[in-house]
Order: sequence, then structure tokens, then C-alpha cells
Amino acid sequence: MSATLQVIATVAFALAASTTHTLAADLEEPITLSSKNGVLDLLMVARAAPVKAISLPGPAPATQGWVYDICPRPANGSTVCPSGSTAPNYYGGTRLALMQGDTLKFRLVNKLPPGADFKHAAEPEMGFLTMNPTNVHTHGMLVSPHYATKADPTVGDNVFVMTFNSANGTPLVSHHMHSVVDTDATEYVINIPQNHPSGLFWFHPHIHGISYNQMSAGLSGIITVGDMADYICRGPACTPAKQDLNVRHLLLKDSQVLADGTLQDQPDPSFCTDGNGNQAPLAQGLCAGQNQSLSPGDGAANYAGGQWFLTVNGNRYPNIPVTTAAGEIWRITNTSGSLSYDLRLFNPAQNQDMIVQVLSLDGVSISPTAGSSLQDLHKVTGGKLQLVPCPGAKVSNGPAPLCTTRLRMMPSSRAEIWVSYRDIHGVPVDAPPNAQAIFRTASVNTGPAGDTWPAADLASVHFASAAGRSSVPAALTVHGQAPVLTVPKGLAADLGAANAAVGVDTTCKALAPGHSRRVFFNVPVGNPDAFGLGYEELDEKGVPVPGTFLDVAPFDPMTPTVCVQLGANNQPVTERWELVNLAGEDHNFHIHQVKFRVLSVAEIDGTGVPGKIFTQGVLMDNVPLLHADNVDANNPLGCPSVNDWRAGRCTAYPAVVAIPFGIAGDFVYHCHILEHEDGGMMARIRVRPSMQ
Ligand SMILES: [Cu+2]
Repeated sequence: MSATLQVIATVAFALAASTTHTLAADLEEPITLSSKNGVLDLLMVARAAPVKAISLPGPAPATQGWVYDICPRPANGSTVCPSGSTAPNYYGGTRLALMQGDTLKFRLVNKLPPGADFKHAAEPEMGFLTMNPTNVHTHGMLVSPHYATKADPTVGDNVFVMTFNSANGTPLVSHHMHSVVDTDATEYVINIPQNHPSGLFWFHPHIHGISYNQMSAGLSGIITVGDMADYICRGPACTPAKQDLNVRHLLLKDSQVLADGTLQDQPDPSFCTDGNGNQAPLAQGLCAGQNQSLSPGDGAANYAGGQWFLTVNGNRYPNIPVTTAAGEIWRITNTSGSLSYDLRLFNPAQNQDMIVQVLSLDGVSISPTAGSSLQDLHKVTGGKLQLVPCPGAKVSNGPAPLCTTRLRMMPSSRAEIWVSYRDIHGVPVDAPPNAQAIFRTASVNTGPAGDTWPAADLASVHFASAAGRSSVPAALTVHGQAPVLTVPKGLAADLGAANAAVGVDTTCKALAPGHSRRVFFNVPVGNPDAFGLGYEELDEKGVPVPGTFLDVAPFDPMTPTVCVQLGANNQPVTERWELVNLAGEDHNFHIHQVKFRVLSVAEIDGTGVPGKIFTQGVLMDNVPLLHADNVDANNPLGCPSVNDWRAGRCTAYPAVVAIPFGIAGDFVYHCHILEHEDGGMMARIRVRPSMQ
């Protein structure tokens, strides 16, 4: 065995469930179910359950949230997890631990109650939503979205499948269902490709019209693929730290509860804002519901006495004890339906936000090209990170480690960070006695037509004073996975059979050389309560191709907006997309089945046109799109229409991304602020095998 192999083979990151005695108030790790012999075979029951973390104080019964009750599939075919097989904190979320090449199988059973207050169920043909159908999307995973066939009755990561609970009634099939309809249960089989990136992913329901409702009630969990040793701390300088690194998984999840203790199953972004626009004062693990009415009877909601809980793993303002000398790796997922976080680790004694090292974004480790500037990296992450040099880290000829004091995480975003006590200059040092920090989110405003998301303290962090810190490096080494994934030929080979089974489509044409696609994000003209996407193809000069323009319109589930043909022999084909947000609020672009690279973000250049083109390997599956500005600074609507934008009456700040398509099937791209997705800011895309 070579020295290198020995190092990798002996890497054993300590789990958070360590020898330390766990106090009740300490952060719990999510329930973890790991694959064995290449398979993870589960029963996954979506149902209502009492949730302590989102219950008001007092004698009232615990608030009913919606949870995934997940257990190894019972051999007797039962559709109920045996009692005792899972821990009680279902709301905190389950972690499915998978390895490359594994098969994830699960039987999804819908035992959800009917929806009481679903906004979109009142729309034409959408009444079936009240029956609360559900499904599962594996966010960020590079896997097949296959349908069931006669030969194989299982489905993949397919959002066009809905599982109904027959106890809630039998649906009449309508145009808007656009889906395969299953009763009570659906069998999923998801094959993880051999060269899938190692990292952090997650799962959640994806029913158009009620995604926001189901996720805000608690339905989500996380998926980890591979071993952190695949990308963290592979260099010899890091070796002493490896044995001592504690790893935590942090699911940020929020739910709104009314004064009578019931879940608000149609969440309101302004729950904690009063009638004068004032936010509730900063609190621990929640913000207090406010009375939006300026005067009695004006129709605005009164949330006084209610609370909007912002939890970590279903724990409300837990303690996070950092007891190991090497600090901890935190793997953070924003599982919120719509809330954006601006995360910081505030040190009261230093009166400043502490520096953390950024290891990974959206499930792919990041390691910049040697010599690239922090400003460049700020751009290629779509502005998610405000990067600073890592204090004390010596950079020889390799890429510099990346540090930050804040993580801006829109819904669905993941980040992995190294948390270690640092002195006032940000250099990792042994913690003084009683060293503390507060893990918190600052308030985030998403533009003049957008929302103001609450600030809250999420957890208290206590650093134990530890000897031996001198052996800990000033930064962990990160092995970036993105460069090998930018041309994911290996992934395509793994998916060969699934791709071929999709079948060719002669109407699906490859883009002409040099052509690209443009997607508009806005409120549809004449439909101010909806959200939508528009589209056009651009020629090699960036001029719209006549006949391709589709104005901004709400989601049409039946008609794909885009059809992509894979390259010869089903090799991946990379397209360039320009994402143009015309709205007066920020959006968050997400596309299923692929990861994309941000090539340019005009906003940061301040020029209004795409700036420098980047070729570095940061791969993401969601990117913030900043709101447009009207030339009339008092007009909050950004660009009311595409024509306004073309006529120069407003400025948009497009992001340009390169998307390497390698997986055939039908899937979607959308805004991951689920209030917007449910309102129509989504489109169907079709990828078909090559005809060559
Ligand atoms: Cu949006």
C-alpha cells in the first residue's frame, strides 16, 4: 500500500455523536441511515406529527408539523415504520448517507392530512392540491429522472409523479396534474453514478403549487454522498487534524405557528413585520408574529401571539459545544421554503463576526485556480460569498484557501465550512476560557418588490479550551472536485442505459454552434399575482433568433420550453444560458439533473452587460439573480416587461452560466424561492439522447 493510500484508508472523521455527554440543549445530529453493500432500501412515510421545536409555550398540545418518518424497509411489507426504529425528532430531518455507485431505493407513502389553507388550491383546476399529494426530489443530485415502465415500475428523481393519500379522496385527472398519479405509495430507485461528487445534497417534495406549504411544514432531509476525506484534508499538513475533526450536519428549517398553536400552512413572508413595516426584535430561534393591521378591520393578518420558528435540526436555539482541538466541519443546508439566510458567527467578546473557512458550495468542494483573486471568486459564486484571505494560512504554490465572515444562502443553498476558534485577527488559536459565539442570521432584503427575511439567533456556540491546538493547521486543504466535473463524461457513461431508454425525439434539435439561450424572470404582464419565466434563443452575435421569443408566463406543465439533444454517443453537451431577472426582487435560479458554472455576473462589474468570462471550476445548482432597477428609482417593479428592458427603461444584471447537460429525461428549472415556484416561476425542459 502506498503512503497516499494509507492516509486515505485511515481517515476517520469523528462523528458528532462522540464520547462527550450530550446535554438536552445540545444540538442533535440528524437521524442517519447509511447504505450497506451498495444499497439503501427504505420506507419513507410523509405524515403529520407533533413537533416540540415548533410548539408555543404553555399547556396547549404540541403543534402538528409534517415529517418524513424514515426507516429501513420492513421485511413484512408494512407501510408503517416500526416504533422504536427511528428517533423521535423526525422534524429535524433524516440524513441518507450514500456512496458513489450506490442504489437508493425507497417506498414513499403519503399519509399527509388534507391541506387546510393552500393558496393555489383555490385556482382553476388546482383544487386537487387540497388532497395534499406529494413526491420526492433529490436536490443537486446528478441522477436519472426516469419514469416507471412495464419492465421497471420504479421512478427516479422525477417531479412529474404525484403520490396521493387515498384517505383524502380520489383526484379527477386534470391538465394541471401533468403527472403520473399514484395512490398511497410510489417506489423510487435512484442510482448514484460512480464519479458523482462527494458532498452535501438534500431531498424535499416538489409538487407545483404546494412545494412552499409542504416544506414549511417540515418535509425535508439531507443526503450525503461519499466521504469527506475525498475532498478535505488530503495533504500531509492536514493529517494531524483529521482524527480530531468533528463533523456536524445543520439543517436550517423554519415554520410559522399561529397564536392558537396551529401551523400556518400557507406561510406569510411578512409574518414578523407589523403594519408600519417594523420587524420583530431579534430573538433566539424564532421571531414573534406581528399584527400587520394598521387599524382594526383593514384586512391585513394579525399574527400577534404566533411565532415563526427558525430551527437547527429541529432544535430551537441549541448549544453547539466545540470540544475538539481541530474544531468542526459544519455542513449547512438551507431547507427553507423561501427564507434567505445571511449567516454569521458573532463573537461577543471580540465584537465581530468570526472568520470561517469555506470548503464546499452546493455539494461540490471548491478550490480555486492558483492565482485567482478573491474578487473573481466572489463573482463565480454569484455573490454568495464575501471572501477574505484566511489569516495565518501560508500559501505556497497551491491554490489559496477561501475564508469568509458571512454566508448568504438563498433557499436550497448548501455550504460546508470549517469552524475553529480564532483570535481577533482571525488566526486559529486555542480558545480562552468560556469562549462563546452566536450562530445567527442577519435580516435579508431581496429588493424593492421583494421580502425582508427575519434576523434571528440560531444557536449558541461554546468553544472548549483545548491543548494541542498547535498541531492544527491554519486552514484545511481542499481538493476541488469541480474541474473533473466540468466535462462529466464519466457521469454520462454511468447513465448510458438510463439515457438510451428515454428514446430519441426528432423534434429536439441541438443548438446551432455559437447559439445560446436566454431566460427571463419576472411577474407576467397583466397577471400581477403570478410569477413566470420567459425565453428566447440567441445567435452567435447575441441577437435574438426570430420566432423563438416566449414572453414571461406562468409554468405550463405540459409543454417543454427547451429541448436539448445530447452530443454524439450521448456525450454531455454544454450550453450557455443567460439568466435575466427583470423583476424588482431577487430570485434564485435552480435546475434539476445538472450543475452549472457561473461564467459572469454583470452586477458585480456594475456595467449592466456580461463582464469577464471565467473558466474556473465552481459548480453550483442554485445562483442568486439580483433584481433589476428601473430608471425611475422610485419604481419598485424593476422592468415591468421585456419590452421595457429592450427599450432601456431599466437595468437588469444578468448572470451567464455554462450548463453541461448529460442526463436525459424531462425535468424543470425554476426559482427556488418556493413561493415563486408555486406561483409559476418554473419551466419544463426536455433532454433527449443523441440521434447520431
Ligand atoms: Cu424567485
